[in-house]
Amino acid sequence: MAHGDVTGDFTKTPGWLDWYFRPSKPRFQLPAGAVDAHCHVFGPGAEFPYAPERKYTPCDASADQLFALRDHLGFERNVIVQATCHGADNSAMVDAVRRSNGKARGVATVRRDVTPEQLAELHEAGVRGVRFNFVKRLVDAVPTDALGEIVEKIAPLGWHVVIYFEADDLPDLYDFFSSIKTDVVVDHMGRPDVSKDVDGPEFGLFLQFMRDNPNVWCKVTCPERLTVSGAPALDGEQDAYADVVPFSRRVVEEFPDRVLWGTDWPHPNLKSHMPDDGLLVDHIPLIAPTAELQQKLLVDNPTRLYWHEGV
Ligand code: 0GY
Repeated sequence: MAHGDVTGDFTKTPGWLDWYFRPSKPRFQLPAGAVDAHCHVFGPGAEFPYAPERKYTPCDASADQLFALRDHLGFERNVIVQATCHGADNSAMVDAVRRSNGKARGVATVRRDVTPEQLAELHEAGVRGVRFNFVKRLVDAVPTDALGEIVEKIAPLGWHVVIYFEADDLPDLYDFFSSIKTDVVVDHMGRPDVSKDVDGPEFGLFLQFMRDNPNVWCKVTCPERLTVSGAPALDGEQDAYADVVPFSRRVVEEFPDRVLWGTDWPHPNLKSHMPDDGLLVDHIPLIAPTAELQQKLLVDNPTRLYWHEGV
């Protein structure tokens, strides 16, 4: 595969698992106005080539396929997060957001030299945040002073910063994260090691980070990514991803007004199994057990963050 080849040898990363082709219909009925607040589009590569600097080449996963999943699962809206395989070329994500008829918002990746004009165009398309990724297998490190410059540029637009990191890296990044003056949204609970104690020091630091910083929100997402004990049985029995539940539930119950949920479709880089997205939705009542918590998690919180100025 030639780096930068836009003519299209987009050979998938060896061992790549494609998304679940016929997800089940969830038994859990989502509340009206529910938002899938973390999902991606990939390409299609022939139309929106993957970035030369990418660390993986995914299967194509188009906007139309995402919208079909949205309708099938019972969501009304999506937040489409720029994936690292597209680098800072936001075209595929922006195209999807534009074609959603106001039913999607976007989170972009931008470089420190992004101009106010480029940001204004992204805003007009429906972008409301930028993502800073610290996961070493996904990106080369970007110095925090460059990220600080980006924060200065996006703050006047009322945008927020989405951060993706692993629990081991939180101690080093704590002060930088705490210095961000916009809202901050943490992907996948900061990737805790769920084989450790939910009351132990590692997750304790994450909870402290949320307590110390009332501008920090958390996506209680990706049990399929975080689980150590494994996938649910195909009938979606109640102990699905049981090892992740105490972590997600702890965050939902302590910070009910600062949590979001999403499918993470099309689930990049999963190695052991590909989840049925219908069963993932059925997992929600385990982490948000009351109708009030579900309404906040799925409707009120994402609507406040992404659609506060209307559709
Ligand atoms: C996720 C998780 C992953 C990938 C990305 O942008 C990305 O490439 O976010 C991952 O591999 O853990 O949120 O989709």
